[in-house]
Amino acid sequence: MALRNIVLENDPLLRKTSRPVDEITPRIIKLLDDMAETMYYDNRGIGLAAPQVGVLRRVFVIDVGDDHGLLEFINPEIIEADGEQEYQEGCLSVPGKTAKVCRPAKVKIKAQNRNGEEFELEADGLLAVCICHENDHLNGILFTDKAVDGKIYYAEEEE
Ligand code: GNR
Ligand code: NI
Repeated sequence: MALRNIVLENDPLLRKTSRPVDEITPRIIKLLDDMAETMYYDNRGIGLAAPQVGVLRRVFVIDVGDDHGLLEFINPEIIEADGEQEYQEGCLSVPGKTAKVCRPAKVKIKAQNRNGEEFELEADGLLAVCICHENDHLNGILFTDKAVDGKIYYAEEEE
């Protein structure tokens, strides 16, 4: 396992659309392992999408600290979305900024795990927020694009 560098806001990579994973190779497995390590290392992030480490593939990892533990998503698709919730979001690629974003209250997501098996997961609360935030990364969208009233909050300068 290894830490990967996190790509920051101004990098055009974050604005690209990621491509599906067609074969789960050892390279993809290492990517998943490295992403989890990087997510846990970096200020207890609760999610990380592959484009954030410079890899334009449809992969993300999430651990919101609930009973699910570490969740890995390959070629995810949000297949149902219901209701609305507002949450103050942040992003490891956008340090020092937060914004309120309106997301679905509940989502159903379909994806593959690292063994290539398809699974479905229903989520609400923070897990639903995080799934939508990570899924946006795969489409070149940042949470700041969706800030309620376009309002960005500046946190304390980091480091
Ligand atoms: O660590 C993260 N925290 C977070 C808080 C509120 C809403 C979304 C997130 S995701 C973010 C990690 C990240 O940037 N994932 O892409
Ligand atoms: Ni993010």
